[in-house]
Amino acid sequence: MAVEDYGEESIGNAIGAFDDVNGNALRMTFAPTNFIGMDFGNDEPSHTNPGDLALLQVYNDATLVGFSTVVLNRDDLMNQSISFNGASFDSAIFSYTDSFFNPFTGGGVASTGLIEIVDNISLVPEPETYAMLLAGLGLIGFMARRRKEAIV
Ligand SMILES: [Ca+2]
Ligand SMILES: [Ca+2]
Ligand SMILES: [Ca+2]
Ligand SMILES: [Ca+2]
Repeated sequence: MAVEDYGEESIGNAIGAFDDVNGNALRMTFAPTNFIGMDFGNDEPSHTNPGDLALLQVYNDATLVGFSTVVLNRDDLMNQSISFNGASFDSAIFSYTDSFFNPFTGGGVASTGLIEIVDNISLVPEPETYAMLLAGLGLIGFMARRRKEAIV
């Protein structure tokens, strides 16, 4: 994996999931979340077939709870995005696959895959996480106030 500027295949610096001989993908973990979105590039026409997909799978405690797909436009430019909105999840896997979700896109090259390049990842934590954060902040504020009162 590397963070670099991939020119037209990224928007400035982006994450690349390199070494695709084993059908590598990009795995992300985070606090419980309801929305994830990202842009993707490196959709090489020479390493894909028409109908090949960007696949975003979301997991909660390692259980698959949802996924979304976007058909690659195969122009090697970062000009498409993918997102998932709904169930609570705490990790996600982004990969390029063939139309049957196999991790080897191939194209003119036998048994090869495609390096995932993603950029502008956005996450929206689930409301319960916000509520807990706010409750935590409120408690700290209350304790600080109490301490002041005790000093005076
Ligand atoms: Ca960027
Ligand atoms: Ca791959
Ligand atoms: Ca490329
Ligand atoms: Ca593209």
